[in-house]
Amino acid sequence: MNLSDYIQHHTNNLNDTLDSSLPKEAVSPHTIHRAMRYSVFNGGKRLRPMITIASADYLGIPVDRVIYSLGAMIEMVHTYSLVHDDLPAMDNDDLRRGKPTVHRMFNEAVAILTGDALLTQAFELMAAIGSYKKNGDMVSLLNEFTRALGSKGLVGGQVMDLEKKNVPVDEEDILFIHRNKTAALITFSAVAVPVFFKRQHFIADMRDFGESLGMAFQAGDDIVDYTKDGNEPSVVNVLGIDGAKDLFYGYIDKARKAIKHKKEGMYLTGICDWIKEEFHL
Ligand code: GRG
Repeated sequence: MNLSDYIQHHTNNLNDTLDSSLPKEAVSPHTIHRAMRYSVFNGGKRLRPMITIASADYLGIPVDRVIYSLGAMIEMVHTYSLVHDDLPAMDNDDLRRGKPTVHRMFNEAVAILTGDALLTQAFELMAAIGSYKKNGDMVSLLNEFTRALGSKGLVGGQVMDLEKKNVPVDEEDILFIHRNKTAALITFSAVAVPVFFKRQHFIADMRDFGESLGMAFQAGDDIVDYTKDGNEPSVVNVLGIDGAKDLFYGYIDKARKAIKHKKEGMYLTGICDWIKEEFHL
């Protein structure tokens, strides 16, 4: 199967899992369930679940409801982070993927609660995963997940990002923001399967893959979003456009090199190429 058919096929199945894991709009209170579904089914690329699915293929683990549920759990957290990031107290954005953000479509309180509910729903799904596969390493999975999401991961990266607006930044600050705000969840997406399925000898390479791809992804995003008078902390401000591009390509290369078994890892390396094409640098 070529990469675009692979992504299409698994996106359809992943969307079915998301659909069956989220409360229906008919469930009361309707507004929060409408808002949760609005934010999740709003045209995201599903990059992080695709990494998780391709990592299962890499390890020779069948892509079944456990894997789709891991992917859905990650996508719920990713969506929560975007809904909160768009809020007036953070980036104050009116549009996400070309459509009104959740606080614009509903209101600010609903948007805060939508993020909270998606984050919580992810843990409900994690509990379901434990019941589908009873001999998985749930404790290690939980440890990796909470570490990626909390103040030493996603939240910490977001805090640093907010603190570094309109102030001079150095390379260390920027890499800290990228590693936590963006790469932490992408890294979790890459290690979730080997951790839960106890394939210890794959964990280090998959961590290297996820972290490198995550760092490349945020460098690419900074380059695409760069505006000279912008107040956002950006890698372009500290390295210049050429330096930022070198960083991007260097990390993509590092991610590819972490995949030692090229045949089984063809979809993981394919995802690296997909990211390269996405940014058109
Ligand atoms: C609010 C706790 C909290 C964290 C927010 C993830 C994040 C931290 C903020 C989102 C804004 C941002 C620029 C994040 C960097 C990562 C990024 C470029 C996210 C967009 O990811 P895509 O392109 O999104 O995978 P789609 O739309 O495809 O789902």
